[in-house]
Amino acid sequence: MEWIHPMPKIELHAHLNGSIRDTTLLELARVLGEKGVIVFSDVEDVIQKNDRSLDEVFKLFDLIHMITTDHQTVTRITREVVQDFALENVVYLELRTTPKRNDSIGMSKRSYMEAVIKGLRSISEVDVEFVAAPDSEKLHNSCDGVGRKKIYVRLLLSIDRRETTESAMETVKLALEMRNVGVVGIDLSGNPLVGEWSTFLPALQFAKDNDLYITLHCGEVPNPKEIQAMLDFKPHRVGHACFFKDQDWEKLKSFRIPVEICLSSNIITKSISSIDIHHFADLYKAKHPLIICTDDFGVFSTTLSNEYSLAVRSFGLGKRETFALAKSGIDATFAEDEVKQQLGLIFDSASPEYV
Ligand code: 6MZ
Repeated sequence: MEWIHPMPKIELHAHLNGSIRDTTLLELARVLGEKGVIVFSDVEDVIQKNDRSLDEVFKLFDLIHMITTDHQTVTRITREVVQDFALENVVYLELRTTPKRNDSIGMSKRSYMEAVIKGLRSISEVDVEFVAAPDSEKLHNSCDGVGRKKIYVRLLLSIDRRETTESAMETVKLALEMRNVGVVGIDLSGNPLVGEWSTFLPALQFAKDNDLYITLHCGEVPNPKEIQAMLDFKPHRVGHACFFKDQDWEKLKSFRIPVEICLSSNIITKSISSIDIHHFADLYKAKHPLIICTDDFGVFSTTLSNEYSLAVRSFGLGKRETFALAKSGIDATFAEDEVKQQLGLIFDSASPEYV
């Protein structure tokens, strides 16, 4: 399956703080350990553990946020995450992150996002296109003449389910203000056992009314009422969909809402008990739009290539079908039409390798 790594890929469900290199996390944790802020040996075990329940995942995120939430580190992890995706031959990345406020270090949601943008601007190893470039700068392939990689990056601002309506609204307003620097939409995420749909609805409706794209973590735990309410909202995409019942599938399919599929994440957190009963198979058979994604490649020790190989091995996809599946992700992106066209050209130029 050596053909999977060079294949152009689209990543639509990746959380910034879940996609940090272990080496970087350990390095940052060691520094905090030396300062006496944390006990390094305890943290080291938690970071290196591979088997995590959903509950443990959210405890780990609290720890990661303690280690990473300062402007300089946010800039660094953004740079590294984008570089890692580019090395995986991801040609279009929608990166999501929760804007955070921390008064004690002078961080506002806006300054957090500015640190993210600084990270995008600081990448020199690959060409990063995250705002609409003037015509003269547009490249028409994933590489320029001297073989540099190019990656399109768009941003989604996440609302954490612990937030209030007011705080969620602040995030949406920030997203609207930051549209000129590649912000295209809003994600609702965080511990699915926390918070009520009605808390976030006003902010999400406001986002939708102002033409931001919306993706929702939906059905990551059994919550039939919330799943129906989320689907009735008609988000532009949903993530996970692990605990859908027949009526949910019917609605999802009739609305043609694309699903972000995160295989390793679902299996490791035991949201799905075994890969052979994963809903990927049914959705794929039904030709429902779906996109293979990593979720948190750091936390789940995976890569996008690894997720594709898992799908190939588990569901018997061939080379040509896998390439077609990767390419079909273009339609589910929140990118401008012009970027979609460019992505089409990138896939077309790679297609002779995948027939
Ligand atoms: C729900 C998740 C998640 O935003 O700080 N997050 N929310 N389900 C998941 N599946 C395992 N994985 C990550 O990235 C980390 C945050 O993303 C959300 C959580 O809110 C987590 O705190 P950022 O960059």
